[in-house]
Amino acid sequence: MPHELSPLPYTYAALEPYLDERTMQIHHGKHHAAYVHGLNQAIAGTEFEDEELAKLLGRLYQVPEDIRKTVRNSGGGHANHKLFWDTMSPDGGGFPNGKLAVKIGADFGTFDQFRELFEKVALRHFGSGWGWLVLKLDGNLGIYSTPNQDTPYMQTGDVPLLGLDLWEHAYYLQYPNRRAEYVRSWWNVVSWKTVNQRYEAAMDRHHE
Ligand code: MN3
Repeated sequence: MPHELSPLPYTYAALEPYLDERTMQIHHGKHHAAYVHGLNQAIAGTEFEDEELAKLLGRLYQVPEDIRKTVRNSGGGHANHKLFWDTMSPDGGGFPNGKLAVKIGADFGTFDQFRELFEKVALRHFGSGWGWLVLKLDGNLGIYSTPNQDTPYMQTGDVPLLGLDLWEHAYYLQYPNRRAEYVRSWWNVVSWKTVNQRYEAAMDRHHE
């Protein structure tokens, strides 16, 4: 099978008390696994089997209609969750570092102002979806949300730096009916080291 469910880079309990073990088990072992399975089934035997996922999601309009919806939902789900797990760490929290810290200051003012805007977008998003910090093609940072499993890879040139799962399956066991509390707790596990590395890698590609 071309796409695989990688194990988490930490244990299911590693992000407690901010994200509980049971939620992480179901989220990774059932939800994410189902996206990988759905994607593999849809593209089996097609020319898309060996294509890099971000590239495939960037040209959905070229995917035949009978599998396009599955590639969009399951492929987007696989890409989003992979990024989500890698964005978090038991050593997370604190503040952005390096060039990203400077850029957040330039584009949003203070880190608190950035966080406030990100939370506003995450809390205003209706229904299932994702909150994003992206690097845009013009070199500016952007904050927005996407519905369902839609992903910044579908927006030409956008590179996702930070993604927050806003589906109820991501938080409802631990934070029933309390998305705001989930969003605010989440900052404690964000690996700014990883987010900064993504930013610097994207800037390097940008300048090539
Ligand atoms: Mn999810």
